[in-house]
Parts: sequence; C-alpha cells; structure tokens
Amino acid sequence: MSVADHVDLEQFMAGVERRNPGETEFIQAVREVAEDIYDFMEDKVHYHEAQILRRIAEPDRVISFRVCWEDDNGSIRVQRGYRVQNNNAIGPYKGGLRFHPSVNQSILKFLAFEQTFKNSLTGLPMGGGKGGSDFNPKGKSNNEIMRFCQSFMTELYRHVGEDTDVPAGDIGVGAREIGYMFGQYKRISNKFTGVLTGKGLEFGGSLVRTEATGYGAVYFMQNMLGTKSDSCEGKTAVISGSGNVATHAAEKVLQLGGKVITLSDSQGFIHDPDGMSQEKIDWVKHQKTVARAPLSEYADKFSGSSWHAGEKPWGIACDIALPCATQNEMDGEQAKTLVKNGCIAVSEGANMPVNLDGVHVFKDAGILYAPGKASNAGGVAVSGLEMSQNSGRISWSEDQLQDQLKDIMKGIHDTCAEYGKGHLSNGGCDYVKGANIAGFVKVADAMLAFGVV
Ligand code: NDP
Ligand code: 2IT
Repeated sequence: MSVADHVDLEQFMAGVERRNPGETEFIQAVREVAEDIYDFMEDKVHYHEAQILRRIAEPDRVISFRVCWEDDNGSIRVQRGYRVQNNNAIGPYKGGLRFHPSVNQSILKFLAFEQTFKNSLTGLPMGGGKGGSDFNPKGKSNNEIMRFCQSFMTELYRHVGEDTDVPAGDIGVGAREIGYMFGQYKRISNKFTGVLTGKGLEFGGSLVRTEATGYGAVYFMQNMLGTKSDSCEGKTAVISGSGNVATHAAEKVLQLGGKVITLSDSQGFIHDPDGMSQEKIDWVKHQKTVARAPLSEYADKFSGSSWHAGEKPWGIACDIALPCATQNEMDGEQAKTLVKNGCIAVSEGANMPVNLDGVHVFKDAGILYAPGKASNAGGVAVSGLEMSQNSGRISWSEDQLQDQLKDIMKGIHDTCAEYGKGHLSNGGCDYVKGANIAGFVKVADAMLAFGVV
C-alpha cells in the first residue's frame, strides 16, 4: 500500500466535517493541524495506514451530564456539564475546565484536541482533555458558585482521578472554583489526591502555577525575539484579556523592560499610552478577581488612559502582541492591521485566538508567530509539575519552579523551531508547523506502539 492509496487533506477534512456537523471551532482546530500534518506525512505510509490523525481527531470519549443547583432565590437551575477526554496515549487526560455561557461541545472538543498537542510539547507525561459548563459565573454569589461547583463535581468525580484525568482551571475557573471542587471531590471519594491542579498552596497547590501561563507566553516571545538577537526590552505590547493569563503576561512584559499599553475584557479595551505599572496591573487583578467588576473603571482611575467600548485592541500600533482572552478574537483583517502598524511578533496566551485567515496573514507576512498550543503551554506544564509534587508528597521552591518553567518554555521553543525552521516563504521559522508536527510525533508514535486500540 502506498501513500497515494490514502485520502488526501480535503477528503480527510470532508470526513471530519461530516462526522462533526456544526462544530465549527473543532473543525477549524483540526484543519489548522491537518494542513501541516498532511505535508509531514506525505512520505510516511505507516501513519496513514494506522489512521493516526483520524484517531487523534476522534475523542476517546465525550461525557455530558446535567448539573442542577439552587440559586439564592430558591429557584432550581439546570446547566450542562462536560468532560472531553481526547487522548491518553502519553499520560492521564489533562486540561482545564471552562465555565462560560458560550461553552458547548464544539468548543470543548477543539480545546481538548489542541491540549493533546500542547501537553505533548511540554515533554511531560500528560494526555489531552478539557471540560466545563455553560454556567455563567458573572453576578453569582459565593454560595451560588459553591453550590454549582459541588453539583458539577458530584457527577465529574466518577470520570476523573490522579492517574485517569486531572482537570484544572480555564476561563471562569480560578482558585475559588478549584477549591470548592477539590473540597467536594475529597468529601465524596474520601481521598486526598492530586485530582485537580491549580489548587491552593495549603492543600497541595504548586507555587508559580498562577503566573505560569502568562509568564510562559512572554518567555516564548522572548525566545522568538532572541533568534533575531532581540528581546522584549523597550518593546510596546498590545495585550487582550484581563484575566489570569493576560495580567500575568502584562506583568512579565513589564519585568523584562517592555511597555504594556492595552488590556481588554468582553466589553471593550483600555488604552494606556503611558504604559501599565505593577500598581496598575495589580489594580486590574483585584478588579477582575476580587471586586469582580468591569475593566472600564480603569479609565476613571488612571488619568491618561481611555476606554473603548465594544472594540478590540488590534488597531493600536505596537511592536509585539499577546492575545490572551479567548478563541477567534482576531480575524484576518485585524491581523493585517497589526502587521501594517509594525508588529513584529505575536505570542498567543489564549487558545486559538487568531482565526485561520489571521494565521495565514502572519505566516505570509513572515513575522514571528507562536500558536497557543506552544506559547501558552507554561500553565499546563506547571500543572504537570504540581502533579509530580503531589505524587511525591513534596513541594518545590519558587526558584526551582521558576527555573523549570523557563527551561520548559525554552525547550518547547527550540523543538518548534527545529521542525518549523525555514518553512515560511521568507525563510523564517513556521512555529505553527513546528508545534503541530512536534506535538503530533510523540502522540502518534505512542499510539503506533499500542496497535489498534
Ligand atoms: P479568565 O477567566 O481569567 O479571563 C478571561 C478573560 O478573557 C477576561 O478578561 C474575559 O473578559 C475575557 N473573555 C472571555 N470570553 C470572552 C469573549 N467571548 N470575548 C471577549 N473577551 C472574553 O481566563 P484565563 O485568563 O484563564 O484564560 C484566557 C485564555 O487563555 C483562554 O483562551 C484560555 O483557554 C487560555 N488559557 C488559560 C490557561 C490558564 O492556565 N488559565 C492556560 C492556557 C490557556 P470578561 O471578564 O469580560 O468575561
Ligand atoms: O488551556 C490550558 O492549557 C489550560 N487551561 C490549563 C490546563 C491545565 O491542566 O493546567
């Protein structure tokens, strides 16, 4: 049998579309990977014969369940909960939980698929999974959040475990929610195990996990700029989002001598041409995670800044950009604007923030462009280190963990560069191709070793 006997990219994608009707985000994520993997597999008949890509693009299982909870008015509310266990070829399923009204099966399948490649790139033994609910945490009391988390875990607990599937946070799920879910898991199972990561430091959490995704995305940026003997120092940065990833990315840009001039939330963006100090970033963290109030109030608090309701920050000129809010927050036109205004590098803190048109704009422009599955892997990497600490019943020091995060991000950068170098039309490094191929090879070879399962 030869490669020519197997389906080509468009036949493959037609099958994905037929089997996953209407799941636009999932289909988009698979296409972005398949475009690169088909090139790579051209002369590798064993991957075709074993249908490896098709198997990775078919989740091991999709679990969906009802979550009932009682609100503060005594009304009964019904939500849908999910866990998508995409692939456990190289380790237990691992990936975050998202609580947001937009959550649906397509979004969680795309995230679990991407997570499989991302976790492979970290070099740690973790498979890919993702979960969450269409529950909207905004405007809910602490007690409502607690009751929802307890109800969610009351079903989820039978599908997870320290060696089976280890969830963590994502949009709408932070330290508070992880605490409530861990408490309920421990109560039902009567086990104190590392079933979740992102835990509080008092009950098995790891130092540096909170900062890891944002810091890691900036380390990736620093590594890319380093290939041009350049760095973040003196660079003007446009960042979207104002949650965990965005605020820690802003903090690290500042620490490395850069100037952060935007942050955003779902209602609009802040433009602060003077740049954000640590005090301003701390205010944003407090505003979004303690006061749980709108970002727009920044403009009243800090003079010289302005609020742009309903807009995204991509029209503001910058040297570097870090999209850190959500999927498809930048399209092809917005990507073109960034490039036209002189942006030389983009490192994704969010998952799939740039749509396929935008990805092609960056590739064609030949700028430094890191896909989230590589550049935002710092979070799950430190989650992997949290799992190791929990298994060994030990805690590593802040310095140790900061060094490990930096080393892992450098390792991911170098691996992507090895597979991606010279692949852009201007001879530059195609980090998207590099990440897709490097993430794929390890998972694919493990699957080959298992035979047909
Ligand atoms: P948070 O919940 O802490 O913050 C999310 C931020 O994104 C908020 O500013 C929110 O605005 C904004 N946002 C969410 N949805 C939308 C939307 N539909 N349109 C515009 N803005 C939106 O989440 P994280 O910071 O943890 O996650 C951000 C991104 O990073 C996600 O793509 C996530 O998957 C990814 N990621 C997270 C990791 C982690 O460790 N936390 C690890 C790797 C990737 P508002 O407050 O108005 O809702
Ligand atoms: O998208 C991601 O990598 C995360 N939300 C973090 C997953 C994790 O298990 O730490």
